[in-house]
Amino acid sequence: MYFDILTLFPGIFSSPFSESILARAREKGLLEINLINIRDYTHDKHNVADDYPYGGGAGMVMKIEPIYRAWEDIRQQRGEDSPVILLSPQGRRLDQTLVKDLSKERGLTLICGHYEGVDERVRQSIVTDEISIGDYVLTGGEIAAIVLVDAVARMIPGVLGDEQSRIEDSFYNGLLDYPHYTRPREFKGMEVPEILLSGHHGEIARWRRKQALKRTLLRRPDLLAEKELNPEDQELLKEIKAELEGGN
Ligand code: 4G3
Repeated sequence: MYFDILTLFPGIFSSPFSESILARAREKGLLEINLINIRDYTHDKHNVADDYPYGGGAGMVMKIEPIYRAWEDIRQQRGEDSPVILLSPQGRRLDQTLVKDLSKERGLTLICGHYEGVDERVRQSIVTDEISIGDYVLTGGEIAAIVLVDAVARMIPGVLGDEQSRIEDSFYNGLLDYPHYTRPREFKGMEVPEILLSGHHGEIARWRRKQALKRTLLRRPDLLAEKELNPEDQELLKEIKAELEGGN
């Protein structure tokens, strides 16, 4: 999968995409990151990419022409159209469902805004999807783009070494993750739950599922309300509620 990223600050992306899993995915040819400096598409002597807002007010607005020219160049080079995503606080909130859908695309174009935002006509003319990584404001869209690329890239088959981890992890199945333990068996009086040492794989799976349900019930009841529970999950949830009422 390819990502064409339009930004005024390509340097922000160098280390996040050059370490660990994303670096390996790029080496394997599963992930292509193409950074496009919007400033390269300015035509004036001082390479101006932003300007004062019409109507006055604080801050600067990113100009449309360099962004539009960069996009024209990309689609000509790719020979196909891909979704064009503007990262902004006004966008649809990113969640694992949207991440999964995005990972089915051949490629994505990401536009990183800065200053007070981008000229509204960028949205009108080239943006197909406006996405927000959460209800807070960043100094620019770059960090939001890094978050989106990371979340989408790990859903591409082969990017995670062990495919099971993608399927079992938090949110994939709509529940929070269960607790994990590794050595030592005891640390400062805190023990690893006995069941995990038992070797009973069926019971371990049941315990983990129950812990995931319990955490989700206690921390994110909104997620549980959305989810269809199979009869086994309903049974586990009944046990959890009974235990909680008993004071556990
Ligand atoms: C305003 C994304 C600000 C308009 C970007 C870009 C937060 C997010 C910006 C615009 C951002 C987010 C840059 N801040 N929550 N700042 O995803 O197009």
